[in-house]
Amino acid sequence: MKKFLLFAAALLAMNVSAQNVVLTEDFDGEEIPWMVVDADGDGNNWGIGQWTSDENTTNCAYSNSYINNVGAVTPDNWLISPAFTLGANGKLTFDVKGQDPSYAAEHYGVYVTENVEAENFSAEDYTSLYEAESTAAWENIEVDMAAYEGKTVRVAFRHWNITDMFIIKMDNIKVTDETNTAISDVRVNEQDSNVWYDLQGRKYNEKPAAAGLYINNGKKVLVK
Ligand SMILES: [Ca+2]
Ligand SMILES: [Ca+2]
Repeated sequence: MKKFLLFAAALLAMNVSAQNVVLTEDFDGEEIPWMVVDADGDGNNWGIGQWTSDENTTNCAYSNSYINNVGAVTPDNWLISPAFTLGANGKLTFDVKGQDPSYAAEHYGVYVTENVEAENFSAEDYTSLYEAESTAAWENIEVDMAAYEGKTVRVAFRHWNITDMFIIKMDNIKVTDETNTAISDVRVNEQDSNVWYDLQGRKYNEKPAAAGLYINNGKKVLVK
């Protein structure tokens, strides 16, 4: 038998933030899956490599500033993501490391462009978001992209302004954003474990079948 409990109109105002993965790349395939540009034109560019001596034994993307049996090179190599559209609070994270502990300080930068036409690469279209030197240990770097909310962009990793180190390695590139779901002014006049409300305040007399956020018994419940 249904039991209805009346209680004072409850004003529920909740802000629920859900993180979405917009883009992810682990470079674990055999070929580089992103656009690469050899802007210095020396024929050497980003590739896929695996170093079994490394604590990270999966494949990663790499670029040289010194090549065994060739010598020092002066890279200006670009590793460019597919285009993606960012929501609120966009964030880019990636892992980076210099291969040789004695020659680990590779210079690199992270760039963004709103000119997403792949065939029209021009360095002038790219805006710098971050610039640093790699170290001998894997570092996880976070770059704020909140300023690009609502924009369709590509991000690029540039290895340049360095020579005669050895190899820079990049892995686990991830872009996330957030969806803000405001639940406001949902007035619940009866409390019953069988009564559910969605975020628009619509009432259901049983647990909704569709996935989403609901209010049940005065609590927010995620139905999967
Ligand atoms: Ca990997
Ligand atoms: Ca090159």
